[in-house]
Amino acid sequence: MEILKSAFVKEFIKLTNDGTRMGWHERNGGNLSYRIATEEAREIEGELSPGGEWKPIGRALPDLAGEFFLVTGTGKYFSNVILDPEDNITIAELDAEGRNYRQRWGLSRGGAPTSEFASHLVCHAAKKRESGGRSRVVYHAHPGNIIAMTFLLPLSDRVFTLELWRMISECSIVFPKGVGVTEWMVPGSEEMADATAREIAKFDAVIWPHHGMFATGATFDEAFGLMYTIEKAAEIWIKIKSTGMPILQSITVDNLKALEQAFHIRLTEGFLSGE
Ligand code: 2HA
Ligand code: ZN
Repeated sequence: MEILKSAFVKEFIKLTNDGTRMGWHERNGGNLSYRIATEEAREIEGELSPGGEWKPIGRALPDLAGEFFLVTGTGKYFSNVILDPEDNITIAELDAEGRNYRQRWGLSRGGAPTSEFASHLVCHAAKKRESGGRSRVVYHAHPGNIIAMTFLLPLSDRVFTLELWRMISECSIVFPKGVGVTEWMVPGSEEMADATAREIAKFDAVIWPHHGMFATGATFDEAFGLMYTIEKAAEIWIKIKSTGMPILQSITVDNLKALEQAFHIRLTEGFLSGE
C-alpha cells in the first residue's frame, strides 16, 4: 500500500496541520511520533527502503525492539508537513535490542528524526507498558498559556493538576490522573528524557516549564484532544488571572468529588487533599 494513502499517515498529517492552526508550532517548534501497528507496518513494507545505517538511541529500550515509528524530522516545520510529507517526516525502525534505529522512508532531501526522539521513545516505552499496548501517539507542542502558567506556579504535579481541574468541568474527566511537571532542563538532553519518562509513567501529559508539553494517547485524536483540553484550561487560568479581579466562585474540591462519583472516574489519590 502507498504510504501516503495509509490512514495513520493521513491522521498524522492532519494533527500537524491542526496543531499549526492552533498556533502551537512557531518555526520548527514541536514534534510528533506514532508507534506503527504490526498490521499497518506489514501493509507498507513493500514501500520501505532497505534502510540506512543503524544509529544509537543513547539507551536500551527493549520494550520497543523491532518497532516502527512515524516521526517528524529535526528542524522541520509542522506547517510544511501537509505540503510535502515525504520531505518532513520519516519512518524509523528500531533494532532487535531497542538500542539503535535506522530510517526506512521519508526525509527525502536528507535529515534525521526530531531532536526529542529519545524523549518520545522513552514515553512510548512507558506508555506501551502501562496501557498494555494501546498507547501509540506522543505529541510535543508549545502552547502559550500552559507555558505562561509555568512562570506563576510552583512546579508541582499536584498544584498544576488541581488548578487545571478547577478551570473547566470536563478537565478531571478528560485527565483524571492529572498532569506531570518536570524541572527546567536543556531540550533534547538525556536528563530531559529521563525526567519525562518518570512523569509520563504516572500521567498521560507532562509539562516542560518555559517550553511546552508532551501529550500521549491511543489515537491521534486522544493525544491532540488532551493537549487541547489542558491548553484551554490554561488559557482560562491566564485570562482570569489577567483581569486582576477577585474570583467570586470556582469549581471546589467537593465539586471535583461529585464529578468523580457521577462519571465513575478515579482522581489521583492525594491531589484533592490538603486544601
Ligand atoms: O522540535 O520543539 O523541543 C523543536 C522542539 C524541541
Ligand atoms: Zn519543544
